[in-house]
Amino acid sequence: MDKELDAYWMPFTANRQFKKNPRLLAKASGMHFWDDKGRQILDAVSGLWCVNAGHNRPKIVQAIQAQAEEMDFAPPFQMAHPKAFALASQVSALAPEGMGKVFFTNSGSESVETALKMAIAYHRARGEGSRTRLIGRERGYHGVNFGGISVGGIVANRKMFGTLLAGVDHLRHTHDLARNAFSVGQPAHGAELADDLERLVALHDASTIAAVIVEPVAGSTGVLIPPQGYLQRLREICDRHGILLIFDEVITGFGRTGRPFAAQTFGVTPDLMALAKGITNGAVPMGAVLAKDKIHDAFMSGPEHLIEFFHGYTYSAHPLACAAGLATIETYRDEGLLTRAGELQDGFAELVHALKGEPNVIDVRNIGLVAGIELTPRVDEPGKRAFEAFLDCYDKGVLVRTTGDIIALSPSLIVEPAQLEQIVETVRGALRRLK
Ligand code: PXG
Ligand code: PLP
Repeated sequence: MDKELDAYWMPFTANRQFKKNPRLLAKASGMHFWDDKGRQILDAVSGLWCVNAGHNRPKIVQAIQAQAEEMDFAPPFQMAHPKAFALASQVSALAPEGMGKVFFTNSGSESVETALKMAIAYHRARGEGSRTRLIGRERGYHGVNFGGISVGGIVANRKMFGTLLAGVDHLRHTHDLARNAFSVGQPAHGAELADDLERLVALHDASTIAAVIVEPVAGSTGVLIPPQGYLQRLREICDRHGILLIFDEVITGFGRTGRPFAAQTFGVTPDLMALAKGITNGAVPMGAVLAKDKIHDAFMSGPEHLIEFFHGYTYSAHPLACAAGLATIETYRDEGLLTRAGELQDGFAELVHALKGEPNVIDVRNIGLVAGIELTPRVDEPGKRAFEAFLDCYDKGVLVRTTGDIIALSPSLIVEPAQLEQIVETVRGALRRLK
């Protein structure tokens, strides 16, 4: 192994395999990366579901450069800087009506922890301190910190790490190939799975439950699209029992499904929303929690000189991230990107669904500019077939993402139809070459 590669313990990576044959990226612009040998690679996953406006956008680059020169850092506790307020206003202006408050973090994982803590503290502030239980969902991904893996439902992310948070339960996931395989857009079957929440209310009693957290579209676990009516039903059950609904929109936020947020695409407004990734177009780490005004206002009851919410990060509202965020939202607005997925979705659906019938393809699913292609796993080698498809596509100059035996496509919102075709044809080639 190259000694240079030795010290870096890589995240979510097969380290030994990678270091024998590293894939190093050196440059990016628009829809493309270039590797360390100068080879061009079409990015079909927005980096890691984050560069929604494409790579190295000039306005964003310049905003970061200018901010670094003007003020590198400003302490966020009992102090602030103007761009933090400006960005919070801009983010809440994109959000559903009534979600007027923004708390900044540095990642999706931190946004999830923040939202969970807000939910529990909100109930306590209102005198319902018994509401501490958190409900997640099987196959959910909510980052990698302890709260997030506790409410999350990806076995590999949980099983090594002990007892996790106490007082957590899970809804069943909504993935049902028997009834919904090859659905275009939202699948028809499964709204009744939301009734799992009624079952958990019957088991634990609503007076012990603080919040339910779900991804409107589960990304990391393999692009699971909510059945028609499912999110509406979850909202109704939460309302009936005074339970907060948290949407984890770390992936779906900022245009992925055709509207600024999936909440708007699906017409369901949560109480809290976890954001990250697209908020700065991936250029500087940042996350945020969007809260309904009523949640924030419940904290504002004690003496005015006291801190209302004992929570925050050294780098909350970091000046470089705020500058990047403002320039990102300006870029989205100038180019109409937050609705572009809706315009491209039918053409994209037609392309990806034409993969039905290729070797080992057992499902294709899509919404906005995200698609999942599920393959039959090889006996005794789960995930290997899709990973080999990833390697094959990379070799042919297209970066896709795989999770288990599912290939996920989520190109930047600036993608051109011809590039969508190139992406899907490269996947088709890989599927045909694979064993
Ligand atoms: N929630 C959701 C819904 C996510 O998709 C996070 C939280 C955590 O965000 P941070 O910024 O802490 O990573 C995510 C992140 C994949 C993949 O393989 C997806 C994510 C992260 C890593 C891999 O699809 N999403
Ligand atoms: N650990 C120690 C010893 C610290 O002093 C701090 C912050 O001051 C943290 C962890 C948390 O770091 P951050 O605010 O960047 O999340």
